[in-house]
Amino acid sequence: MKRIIQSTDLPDNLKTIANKVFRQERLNDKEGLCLFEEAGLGLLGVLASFTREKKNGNFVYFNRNFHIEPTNICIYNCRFCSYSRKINEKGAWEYSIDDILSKVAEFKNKPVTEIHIVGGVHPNRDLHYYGNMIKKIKEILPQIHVKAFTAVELEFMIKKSRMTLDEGLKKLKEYGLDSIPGGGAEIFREAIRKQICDEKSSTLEWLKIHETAHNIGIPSNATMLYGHIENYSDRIDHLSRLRKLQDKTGGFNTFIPLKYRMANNKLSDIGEVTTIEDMRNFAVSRIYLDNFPHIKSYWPMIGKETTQLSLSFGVDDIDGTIDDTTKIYSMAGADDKKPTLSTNQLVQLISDARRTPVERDTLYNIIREYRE
Ligand code: V47
Ligand code: SF4
Repeated sequence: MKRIIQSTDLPDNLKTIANKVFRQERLNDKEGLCLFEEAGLGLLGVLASFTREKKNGNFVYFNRNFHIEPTNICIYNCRFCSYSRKINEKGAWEYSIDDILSKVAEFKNKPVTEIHIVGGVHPNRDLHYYGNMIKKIKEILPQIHVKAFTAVELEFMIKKSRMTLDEGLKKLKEYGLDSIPGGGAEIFREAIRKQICDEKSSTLEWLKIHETAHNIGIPSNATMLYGHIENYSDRIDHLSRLRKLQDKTGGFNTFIPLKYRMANNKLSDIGEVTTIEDMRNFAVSRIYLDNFPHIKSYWPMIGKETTQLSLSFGVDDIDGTIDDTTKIYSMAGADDKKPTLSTNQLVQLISDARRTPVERDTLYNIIREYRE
């Protein structure tokens, strides 16, 4: 039976949009904006859940992963960043390759499937330095999927090694890079990007790196940093550019909205948006990005309970066990200072929200379904 809304108190514009969603038709930018501006939370929950159930049934995915952050030394000065330091500044760190490899060796007999590597843009490290790091990681854990380096880190290391994007990404693939995480996207609208992260890779460069990667068979994720100085139109502009690129390449797996966290950075004065706003953002992203297979809620950033709530607003993925290895969000004010969840805890968190937990690998191949 078709779910079509006919006589309710909904205004006509929202009724038209709701019926388009139920017919699984693509929304245009104006309709996406209208959802942000006018739709109630209940309606957004219903529409986003309808969309997620068409794509992913009742499944909520997670994986077993750990993070490596090689350094927080960074040449850039993004105003929202709580984490980066200059060389010799108090609080700066850089792990040697040996430090990293001994951390990796701790996972030798554990059933992890993914290593996630992101960090600052170190002025002295080039593509071959990080490429060799990946190669050595795979000597220790040959089966591991390496999801590494934001487009911003990639752009710098490839330029430093005097290669074109195409050459650099192919070389990294040879070293063992399997996919690219979604960071560095922040907000694409140039006027806003200029105010929060003027120096680093531009919008066009970020999109070009992901497009080039997709063209040579490296899949990736995409993010959007929201809840700072951007408005709804800026968010729709961001989603629209991602949707266009996905139409072209089909190389994105997951979209991850990243909530701006306010502690210890230059934008702290503006505060943080509410949980209701987080849910609205998840829902509109799910409904609008009709060509993205998955929407991820990154639990170390928004907390476990908010993550559970997001499972009723379009989210079908909650990242992984993480294993206490990320500092980006704890330094920016996330509640969990040592983020780690066991597989049992992740399964419980998902089951408590009445969804079906599914362990996946990075590319969403199912490893195990947890049915009661
Ligand atoms: O690009 C930095 C964000 C990103 C803050 O692909 C902040 O699976 C909020 O790439 N408040 C890096 N966010 C993290 C990243 C990532 C994370 C989770 C999953 C995946 C994936 C990728 O962290 C940066 C920036 O957008 N960030 N500072 C802050 N104060
Ligand atoms: Fe550097 Fe990334 Fe922080 Fe920007 S967000 S200052 S690129 S570590």
